[in-house]
Amino acid sequence: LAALGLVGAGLLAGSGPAAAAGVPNTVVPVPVSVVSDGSTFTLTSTATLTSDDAGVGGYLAGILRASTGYALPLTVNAPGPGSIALQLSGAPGSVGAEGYQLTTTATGVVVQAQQPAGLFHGVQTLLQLLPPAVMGSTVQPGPWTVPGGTVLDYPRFAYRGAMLDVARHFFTVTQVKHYIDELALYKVNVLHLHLSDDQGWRIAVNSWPNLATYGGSTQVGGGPGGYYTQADYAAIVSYAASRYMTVVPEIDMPGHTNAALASYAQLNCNGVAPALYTGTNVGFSSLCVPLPLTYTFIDQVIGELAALTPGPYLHIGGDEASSTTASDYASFLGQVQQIVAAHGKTVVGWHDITHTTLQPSAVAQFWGTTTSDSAVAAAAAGGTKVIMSPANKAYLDMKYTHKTKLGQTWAGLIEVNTAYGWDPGNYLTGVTGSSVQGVEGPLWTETIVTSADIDYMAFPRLPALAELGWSPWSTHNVTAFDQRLAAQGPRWRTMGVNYYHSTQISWP
Ligand code: TNX
Repeated sequence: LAALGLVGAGLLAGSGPAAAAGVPNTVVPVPVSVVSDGSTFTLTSTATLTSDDAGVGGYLAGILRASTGYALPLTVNAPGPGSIALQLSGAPGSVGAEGYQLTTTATGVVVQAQQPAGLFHGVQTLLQLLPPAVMGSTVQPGPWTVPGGTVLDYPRFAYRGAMLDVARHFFTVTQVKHYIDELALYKVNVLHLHLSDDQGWRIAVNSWPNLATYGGSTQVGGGPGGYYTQADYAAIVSYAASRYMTVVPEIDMPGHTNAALASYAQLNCNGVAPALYTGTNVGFSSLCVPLPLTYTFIDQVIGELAALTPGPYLHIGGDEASSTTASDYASFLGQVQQIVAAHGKTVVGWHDITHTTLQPSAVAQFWGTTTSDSAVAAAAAGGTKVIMSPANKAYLDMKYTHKTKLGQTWAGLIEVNTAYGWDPGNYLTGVTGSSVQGVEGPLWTETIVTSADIDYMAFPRLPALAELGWSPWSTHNVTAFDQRLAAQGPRWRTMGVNYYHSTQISWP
């Protein structure tokens, strides 16, 4: 099991092959190191929980009580450890802000971390070491065993994201929370919400109310659309935070803006509002770059959104601005970057923005289908960080095979092993090492309508991308990954996740 990277990572001297009896090949993303001691812990009806963090303790207790039916009393900041103890002390320094150490003996489980985020990720590993029935929402049969040993784990990349396009089709707060819960199982820590596009504007802006009430009133195919009130958006942000996930809101501009232009005639260069749009073409709309009101508009929209967003990033889109001249695009990007900075946020944009002069802190999100891009490489050489979302690997809206009913094919077919088969840290020429901020799986929703559709396109590819974002490259091994992914199938069945039964995986 060199695949587990134990020897290569050299984290635990003498740890030996991870094939040691008892270590299950079940955890996705694969941890940095797993060492079995051959013992087994069994959670019983008299078990207790202790936690140094009330939120993470409550999260774990909620899941365990529902499926085991046990009382599992939780004590926060207890003097002595419970059968399962979540501790903000004792973790080795190497685990950093998001990592953890999980130690299981015959008598109990201890998760140690430096920060609550690390406890939360350790809890995800613990859940994957328990039988799949632990994910049930009603009482299931045990026994509730955890294999004994030590897991030491921390992420490769700081940014491990998933994007949901709520503009092409609108998804309710409940649906977004459901996706957040699914993403959290795989240690994803960023939810990027694509809040505006030609077909819909999905966030209420008090200073420009028609954006949501009119611009949000339809979607692809002509359905009713919808939008988030500011309270709705705040509820998503705080729910994401409870899962240690940062929300990155995107207002796409200067292109992909028909819904805004339809809502306010005065934003158009010719003063005439276009009709709402319910098709799926791209590249036909542009904010009016020479118009001073354009920047008042952006300042007010960004100002309200920044005030509602605790995370550091604000995504300004910038993709496919084919109705904007190159010089207008450059001038626009210069001004918008200043507006975002004035509201205290860091710009993220699709990698098209690397054709302009970027502020040092700006982050580019690569969505190309090639492994070299001279503008992105030049930006990286100048210090720009890059989020890797190559469309032919990471796009969750691409079909798996020609038979897949949902999705598109423009970037190719993406089976699960294709989604897994690339190294984000060494993929794009000139974009390696510290230039890589992380990985994101975007889900565009021209063809995606329901939560079952989201599940089908994200599972099992999202866990593959999550592993690329979390696990050390030394652990990369498609055979071992496919086995660990197979072990997720019974969990998804228990949870009602409508996953794609890829024939590349031997599902149990
Ligand atoms: C390209 S990727 C787009 C989106 C579409 C997507 C469909 C990118 C930055 N822009 O507007 O929804 O393709 O796959």
